Amino acid sequence: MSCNSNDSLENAQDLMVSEGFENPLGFYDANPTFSWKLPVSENIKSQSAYQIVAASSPDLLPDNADLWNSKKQQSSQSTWVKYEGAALQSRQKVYWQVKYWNQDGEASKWSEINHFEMGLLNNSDWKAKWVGLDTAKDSIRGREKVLIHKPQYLRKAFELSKDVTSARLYITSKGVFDVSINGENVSDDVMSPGFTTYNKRIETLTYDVTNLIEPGQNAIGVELASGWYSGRLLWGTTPWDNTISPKVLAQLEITMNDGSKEIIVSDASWKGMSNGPLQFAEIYDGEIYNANLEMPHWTTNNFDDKDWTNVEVANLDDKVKLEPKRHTTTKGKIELKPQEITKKDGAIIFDLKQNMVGVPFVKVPMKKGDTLQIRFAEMLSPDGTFYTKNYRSAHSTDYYIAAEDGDIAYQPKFTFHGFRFVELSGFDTSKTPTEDWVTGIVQYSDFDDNGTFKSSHEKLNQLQSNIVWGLRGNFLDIPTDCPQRNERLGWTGDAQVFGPTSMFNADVYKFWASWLQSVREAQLEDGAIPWTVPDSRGNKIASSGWGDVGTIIPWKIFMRTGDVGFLEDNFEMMKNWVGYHQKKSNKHISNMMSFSDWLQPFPESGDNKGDTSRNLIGTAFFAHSAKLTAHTAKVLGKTEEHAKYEALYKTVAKAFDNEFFDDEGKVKGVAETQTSYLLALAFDLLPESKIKNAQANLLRKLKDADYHLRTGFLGTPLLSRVLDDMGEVDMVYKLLFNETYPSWFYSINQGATTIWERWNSYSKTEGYNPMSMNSLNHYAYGAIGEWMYERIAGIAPLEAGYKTILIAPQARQPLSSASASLNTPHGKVSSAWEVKEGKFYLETVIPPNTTAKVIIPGNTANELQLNSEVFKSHNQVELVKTNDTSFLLLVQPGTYKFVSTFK
Ligand code: RAM
Repeated sequence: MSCNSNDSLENAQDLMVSEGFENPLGFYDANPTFSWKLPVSENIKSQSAYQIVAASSPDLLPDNADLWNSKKQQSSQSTWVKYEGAALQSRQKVYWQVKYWNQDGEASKWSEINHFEMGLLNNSDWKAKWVGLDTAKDSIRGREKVLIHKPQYLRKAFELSKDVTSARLYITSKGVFDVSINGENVSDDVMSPGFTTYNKRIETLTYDVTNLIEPGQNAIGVELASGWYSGRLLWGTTPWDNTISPKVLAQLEITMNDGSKEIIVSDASWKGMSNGPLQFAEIYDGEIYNANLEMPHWTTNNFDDKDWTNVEVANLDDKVKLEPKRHTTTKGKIELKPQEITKKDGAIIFDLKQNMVGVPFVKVPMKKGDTLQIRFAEMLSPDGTFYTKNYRSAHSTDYYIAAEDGDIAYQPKFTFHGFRFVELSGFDTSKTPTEDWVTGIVQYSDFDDNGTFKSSHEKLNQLQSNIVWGLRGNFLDIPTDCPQRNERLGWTGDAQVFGPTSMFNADVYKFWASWLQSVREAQLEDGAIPWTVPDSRGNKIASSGWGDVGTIIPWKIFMRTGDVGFLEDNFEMMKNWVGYHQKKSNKHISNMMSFSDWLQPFPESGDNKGDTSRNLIGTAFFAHSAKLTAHTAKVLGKTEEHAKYEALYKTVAKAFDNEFFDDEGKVKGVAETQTSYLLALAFDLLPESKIKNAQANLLRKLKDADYHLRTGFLGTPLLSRVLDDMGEVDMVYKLLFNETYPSWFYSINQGATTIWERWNSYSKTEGYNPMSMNSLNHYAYGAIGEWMYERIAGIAPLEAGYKTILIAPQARQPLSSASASLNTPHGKVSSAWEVKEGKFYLETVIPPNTTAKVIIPGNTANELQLNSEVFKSHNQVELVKTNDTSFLLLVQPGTYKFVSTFK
């Protein structure tokens, strides 16, 4: 069955489980899916069948698979294939491989064997208890009078009488932790376990620590700080209680060389102390590290903890699920070197030339007893001083107290900052500062890049770079609005608008799937989805356009992955959210609270919420969420629910039209704004008869604004798509390439290296926006990226998961070329075009197991060339339609170079 000589095709590659995990350890998913990619090759166009085998040992593969043998399945599906084998248990190891048959029925070789190992899936797997010191007792009141817990040090020494074959450390905390065994750091993860709805679920981590454990004496040591759990999160009103002292839960399971097992758990035998070098650690405020209090070797057995106190012990709470972390941990991903050093009033300022998020690594000469102060800023004020007003109450400063003369090396552990500039003072001033004193360690969830975009226009490339840096800065375990001030919360509206753009640039499917689990957990009984997730307010109010993250993200991400299981997971939430819309409306007109078209420029009301009617916005999102729920029901084969939500969408659309639009397709009764037209047109809420007029009214509003946008968080992401659908690509280009306020390039002209919260956060002539709510790293307006990739470069999914791809670049002045590439679930797709001397050149790569519709602009009276020859339809590329200005081709997998005549 397995390896006959006919099985000659190159094997499948990039084997993944569930939302893109490669050989995970401590895996969360007991119902995994399997995905693979077909190799790029002349004779592999598509898959006609597949077979997956899974076993408890690699030796059993492929012929004796004891867990699952899918048998040969006639199917082109190569992504998200559901595991249907024996039930998977905590700690279980699974080995698997796959083979496929191509379009001609030829078989491939078996793939390499991949594997995964389950984490602890149930609370009952834990023999350990929560342990820690009561740090609330002697805590201080910090900024805004919030209780601040002192960081604590916890340790346990233990003895093993035999040699170790393998060892796993299962660990988590209420708070954030760093763990070492026998003096060695267990991992380079930071801010673990991350931020979830702590009153419902806490994530656990699994580490292979086989190489750290020794026969004889051993010790484990854990540093523990508040993190998100009991730190000073904005407003301090989380549904969990920040006066509860941080705790750790650790379970070290060791298999000895004679097969016996030892288990070391956190329990009453652990010791703790809270007067170590880390005296203070807070996400918003920074750290205080006193090197005089260092305790050499405290995580080894060569340490006497007789003065340490016994820890307090707490049982697990059945209501709080302990589950293996379901996306990647946060790590230092990139290192930035300072590009410039300047002196300012005795301090030294290091300019990294890039607004970033993470921590500095400092290596600085100091004098014994002195305090190094490390301050941060995203930008400088015109007089060269630090602009920190926009950190609001976040102190965002680290301190290091030197224990001796000489070079110190320090990297903060339990905080992160948003900055481009680092200011040092308190170092040994007899030494001359050099650039290697500071390194910017860029930290975000450990995902890879997934797509690229480039063009012939420098500012458009800078915009792309700003979008990518906005992503890196705000994907630190959860999607945040901003990474630097006293906020850094999972604002749902921001996430809703930026999601699709993020999916292009980075491999963040698991990141979103994980956060959506938190959204489901945070959803209230009445269906409300809180403003931020995890809910940091606990005020039980939802906002239209923000809570709609619960329908928009599932749908938009499904379009990019094609993973039906993701829709299954989220369908209940979608329905409940639509139910909440229903409760908040009267005769289908919404009265839901809303942040509205947040930060719209030139608001007549002078309000952050802009001028577009809250009721109009709420009703539009009600209809849209009902429609997306209908689409979802259809994909899931739920016919009745599909009909129900489709009808609801139509009813709400009708009510919307009656209430807010007159017979001429003009907004009535409420402020006439660009966004009111954008919502009506983007969400398809008007009868056919009014669409042309509404479109004309939108164009009039744009003209009135001298062809500038007047849109905030909700309107902006719709602008390009709506105009594009109207055939107004020229207008999108005009808005996108605008240099003056409000526009994307305006911030670039003012020196932005990330996307800003406001269209006018700073101007060279007028300085900073006077509002302190003025983040210089806020990804929302980066949502334009979706249009840049899908329409300028021209790579869009036509069918969920890019099973069918649309390659339709929109070449316009001032661009002479643009290109993008994207790792789709089926493989790499790319599109690169150039206009030169009256010709349009397109080079495109279509991955195996997909097909593409390619639209090539050109004068169709003239000839089209493919790979340097006059084009003729054949079975790889078929001309299906021409009109005056373009060719429509149906294209099979492969690499193609087209040339057309273009004016
Ligand atoms: C602020 C932030 C955030 C936005 C909310 C409504 O806190 O700007 O991005 O979503 O307000």
